[in-house]
Amino acid sequence: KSFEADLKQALRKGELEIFYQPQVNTITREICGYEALLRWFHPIRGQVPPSEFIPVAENIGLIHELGDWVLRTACTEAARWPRSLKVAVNLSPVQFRSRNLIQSVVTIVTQSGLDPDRLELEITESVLLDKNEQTLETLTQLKAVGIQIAMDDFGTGYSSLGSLRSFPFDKIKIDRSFIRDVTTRADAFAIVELVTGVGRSLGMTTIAEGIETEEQFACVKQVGCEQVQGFLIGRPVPATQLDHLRQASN
Ligand code: G
Ligand code: G
Ligand code: MN
Ligand code: NA
Repeated sequence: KSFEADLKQALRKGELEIFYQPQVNTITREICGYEALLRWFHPIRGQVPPSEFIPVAENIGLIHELGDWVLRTACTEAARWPRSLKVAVNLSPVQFRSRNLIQSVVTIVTQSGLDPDRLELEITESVLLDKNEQTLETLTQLKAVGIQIAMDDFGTGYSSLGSLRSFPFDKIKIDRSFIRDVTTRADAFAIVELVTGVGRSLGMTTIAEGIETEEQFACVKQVGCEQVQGFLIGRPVPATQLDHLRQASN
C-alpha cells in the first residue's frame, strides 16, 4: 500500500501517539510544561518521523484531522496535569490558514476542560510570510480567548526581528541550530544573547531548544534565557511516563 493510504488509516488503527518533552525554568529547573510531539508507529514501516509524514498530511488535506486529534488529545491530557504546567502544540501553516481554525481550536479547548492560558500554540516563521493582515487577525483572536502563542524555530526562516513587533507572541523558541554552536562559536552566542535580550525587552518568554549539555545550559542561563528544552532535560516520552518524570525533577 502507498504511504498516503497507510497515513490515512493511521489514526483509525491507533498507530499515532503523542510524546511529551519537558520545558524547564533555567533558574529553578522546575518543569513549566511540555511540548506535544506527534509519533507514527507503523507495523511494517516502523517509526516514521514527523518530518516525513507531516508534509504528506498537508498535501493530501489530512493535516486538519490529524491536527485536531493532536490538539484534542494533548489538551485533554494536560487538563489532568497540575495547573502550573502548560502544553505546547505545533500548528502546521496549512492548519493555521484554514478558515475555521479559530472555531475548531476554541471548540476543542473548551471541550477538553483545559484553561486556554495553559495552551501554547507553536507557529513557524513561514505563517508570517503571506497575508499578514489575516495572520495578525488570527493570532489576535486566539489571544483574545487566552491562548498563548509561541514562535517556533526562531531565526531559521525569513522573518526578521520586526515580526516580533508586529505579532503578539508570548514566547520565542530559539532554534536549536544556534544552541548547538552556542558554547563554541561567538556568532551563535551573540545571536542567542541578542534574541534573549530582545525577548525580555518585549515581555516575551525566551526558550532555548535542543539543549544537550550542561555547558549549553549554563551558557543560555547566563545570558538570561528563561527556559530550556532538550535531551539534557528530557527526551519526548509517552504521556504515561510523565508522572515519573515530574517526580524525578522535584
Ligand atoms: O518530534 P520531532 O522532534 O521529530 O519533530 C520534528 C518536526 O515535526 C518538528 O518541526 C515538529 O515541530 C514537527 N511536529 C511534531 N509534532 C507535530 C504536530 O503534532 N503537528 C505539526 N504540525 N508538526 C509537528
Ligand atoms: O521544530 P520543533 O521545535 O517543534 O521540533 C522539535 C524537535 O526537536 C523534535 O523532533 C524533538 O525530538 C527534537 N529535539 C528536542 N530536543 C532535542 C535535542 O536536545 N537535540 C536534538 N538534536 N533534537 C531535539
Ligand atoms: Mn515545536
Ligand atoms: Na522548534
